[in-house]
Amino acid sequence: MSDLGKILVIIPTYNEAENVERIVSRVRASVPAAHVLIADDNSPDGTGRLADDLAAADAQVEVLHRRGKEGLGAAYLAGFHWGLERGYDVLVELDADGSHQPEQLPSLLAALHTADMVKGSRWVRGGSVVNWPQSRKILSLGGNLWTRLMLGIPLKDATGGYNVFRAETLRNIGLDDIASAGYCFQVDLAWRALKAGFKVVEVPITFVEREYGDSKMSQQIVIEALIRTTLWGIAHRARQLRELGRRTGSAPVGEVTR
Ligand SMILES: Nc1nc2c(ncn2[C@@H]2O[C@H](COP(=O)(O)OP(=O)(O)O)[C@@H](O)[C@H]2O)c(=O)[nH]1
Ligand SMILES: [Mg+2]
Repeated sequence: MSDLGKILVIIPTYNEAENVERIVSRVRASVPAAHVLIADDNSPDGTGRLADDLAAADAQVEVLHRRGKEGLGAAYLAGFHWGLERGYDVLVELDADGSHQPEQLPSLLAALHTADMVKGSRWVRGGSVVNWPQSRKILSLGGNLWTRLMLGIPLKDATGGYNVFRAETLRNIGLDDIASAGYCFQVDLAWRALKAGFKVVEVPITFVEREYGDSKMSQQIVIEALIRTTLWGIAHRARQLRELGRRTGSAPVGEVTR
């Protein structure tokens, strides 16, 4: 147990046979007190069986076998519920492909002492991306700029997926009605945490593009993110206008017209 309580690192996997063993051992070495949950969507390449072997050899590793590919968001939600039911105090999102370096987890956890949610950020000072083509950088920066403009939030890397939560934060942001599946799942979580009044901070990370296996990023994921952030932005601006109207409308008429 750490000074933050019981920590669960959730690793979603879909066809990560080349990565799963390496990432689990890096997490175990970096934060020995943490437990690991691999959330596998019945990967055709046998990742689930490899994960079972890891769990059999280490009491701090467990596997959540899911029926089939339902997207990273659904896998994380299942992992959150699994961890909350078992009394974990801190829940971590970490990709299997090595992009989120477990060696940087201690710095994210340290920041949680004075925050409710910590985001590993590529786009704050000190953050960086290794091995990304220019096109992918532009997509990420553009997506984050759009998100900032639509939602009016101060986060530089709202779409980032290396996140750490206090259990209390996850319990109070309404996990049950999250429908986002792809990148915007991460925006959804941060947006809900900010709206609920939780403190969300960004910590610089070095994001390393995967060396093995294939990315599951698709055009559909980008389009989903664009549509959802735009709809949230419109709803947010409409709410702001209504509040403004209510405030002006509630002033005594005589005072306003005089
Ligand atoms: N369980 C599960 N994991 C997924 C799914 N899609 C992606 N992942 C995992 O989510 C993480 C990030 O996915 P990745 O393909 O690397 O996306 P990218 O980093 O945006 O290119 C990896 O660990 C994937 O194996 C899915 O449908 N189900
Ligand atoms: Mg990746």
